[in-house]
Amino acid sequence: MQIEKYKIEEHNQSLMKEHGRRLNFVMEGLAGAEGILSKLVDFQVAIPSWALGTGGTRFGRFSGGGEPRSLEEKIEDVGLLHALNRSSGAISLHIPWDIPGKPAAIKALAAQFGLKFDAMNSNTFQDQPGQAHSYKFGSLQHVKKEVRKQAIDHNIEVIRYGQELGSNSLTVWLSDGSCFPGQLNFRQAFQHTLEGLKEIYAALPEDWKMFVEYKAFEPNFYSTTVGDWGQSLLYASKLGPKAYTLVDLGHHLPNANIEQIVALLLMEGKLGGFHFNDSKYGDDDLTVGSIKPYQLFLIFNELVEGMDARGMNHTTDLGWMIDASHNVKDPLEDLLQSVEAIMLTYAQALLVDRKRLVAAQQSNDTVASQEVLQQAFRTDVRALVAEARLRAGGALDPLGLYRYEKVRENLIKERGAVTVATGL
Ligand code: PSV
Ligand code: MN
Repeated sequence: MQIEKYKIEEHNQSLMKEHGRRLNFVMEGLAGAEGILSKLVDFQVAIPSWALGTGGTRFGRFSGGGEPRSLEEKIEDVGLLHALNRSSGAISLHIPWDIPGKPAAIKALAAQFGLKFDAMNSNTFQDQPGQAHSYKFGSLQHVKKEVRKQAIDHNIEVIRYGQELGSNSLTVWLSDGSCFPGQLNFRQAFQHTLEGLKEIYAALPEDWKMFVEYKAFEPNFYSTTVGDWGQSLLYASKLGPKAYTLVDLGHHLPNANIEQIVALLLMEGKLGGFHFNDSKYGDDDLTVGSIKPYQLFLIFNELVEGMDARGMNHTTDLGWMIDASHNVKDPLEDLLQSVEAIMLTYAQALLVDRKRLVAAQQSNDTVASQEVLQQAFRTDVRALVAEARLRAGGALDPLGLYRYEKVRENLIKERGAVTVATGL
């Protein structure tokens, strides 16, 4: 299903008066408003192909109906999101969940919706039917060479698919680790993993990046072989300039200071990619900004400050992606909410009065530093983000229009009520 341009225009027309009033309010006295708006127009967040269907837990999965049945339908769904918010201009694929049978046709279809292919994701955390060796005891860390080789070959195959689609990065997330003390020799597991990553790195095309994603626990519950940002940075540093750390917000131990991690990785030029989600307990994969919006703001504050310090382009120099999965919401509605939360928080981070913050820091004025940050965080920037969307050709109220057009009902009519998308 697609939403025609004229429907978006009609929708915008009906909200224009109210939007104008709210926009004037936020623009009044706002220094550099045009600069902020153009940054918001440019900013794009990739949608993970596995978030388009209803996720499950190990206890069950409750499909909402109308889920995409193929890669083509996943691309259509992301195209729909992008038409509504103009900030979801890329899709991130997971192999083998999304093997592009005819890459040229898939690429052309994505281009029709104005979509690019973001980072490619490999999968050595599940066994596939007919696979020669099992990943039950890990993949790149495995004690057996043939298992490690199979995992290396898979990652290289993922790079090849990505090349055909015009992607330029590979995200490696390994579930490798151990469940019980004594199960693994930590140094050997690290060395094996490093050797494997080196072989994959050697297969990267010239202009590609490799993102090494870390995660504290799950599915292994005693040790994880890429368990935190220190380990990821160690691999990335040993691998070379094309290797970076990827931060997934849900992959830390409780109360970790993620904003500090981000600041230091940026300082070292080793932050490569980002997976947005939110969580209360572990890797909950909840809607971005739904639980800890102030933490998200503090992270964005460091991202903007750290990228500016290195003269980086906010839109293109890091891989921005959502990584979430939902059990109870319509996945498309959820993704609209997540992208909106990211845009709002990015806008707030752009509002931070850097000069005042530096002055407060340099004079140890803790109260003033907090005031500067909270002044930005407490600013209602919804009209600003809506204006950026309007200028880019999107809808003033994407979620409202999605519901008004009965998108999910139409998708169920088109695809059926019991479709199940590939993914988790
Ligand atoms: C693992 O929890 C992860 O965050 C990795 O990015 C995977 O690719 C993704 O979720 C889906 O399993
Ligand atoms: Mn992730």
